Amino acid sequence: MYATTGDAKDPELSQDTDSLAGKILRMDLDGTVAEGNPFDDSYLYSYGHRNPQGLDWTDDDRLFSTEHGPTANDEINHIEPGNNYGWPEIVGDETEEGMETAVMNSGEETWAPSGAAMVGEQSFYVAALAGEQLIRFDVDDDTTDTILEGEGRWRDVVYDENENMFYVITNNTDGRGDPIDEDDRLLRFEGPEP
Ligand SMILES: [Ca+2]
Repeated sequence: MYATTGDAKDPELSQDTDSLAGKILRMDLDGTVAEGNPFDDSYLYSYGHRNPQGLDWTDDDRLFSTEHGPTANDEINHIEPGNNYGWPEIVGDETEEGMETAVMNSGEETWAPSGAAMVGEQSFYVAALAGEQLIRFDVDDDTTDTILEGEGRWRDVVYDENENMFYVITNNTDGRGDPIDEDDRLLRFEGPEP
């Protein structure tokens, strides 16, 4: 089981490997530290995160994550065990020895990427809150496409491989949206062409 934690508004904690804040954690289903984690007797799988959200794996077993940047500069990261994803030392395209630069970032825009679902080997579908759309990130070609918009804020997406269906939940009643009477809603629609 994997869990994402925010920096709890104390950015230095993200670089502190003794803190659980600003991390991606890995554990057994009973909540004990998983065997094979990169740091001895620690839940830490990766660190240097600000506000990581969604996680999923490609068919060839690469793990990707979504992360909210400080203002804009939201990120898609390729997560590998023990790596440092840079917060608060680097953001956007910045680089630093021993730190991982995001695979893609939103630059001046805001995605506020939340839950995510990987389909196949490179299509990372991400529910965007402030961005108010379902976005497909091609994690190998570094391109983005809008899949669905006009329903407000998206919180999470799940892909049902058997039925080739997406399930998406809105997040319009969280005080930051513009809800309609039916919100919040669970939507279901067809997945990509095979
Ligand atoms: Ca980062």
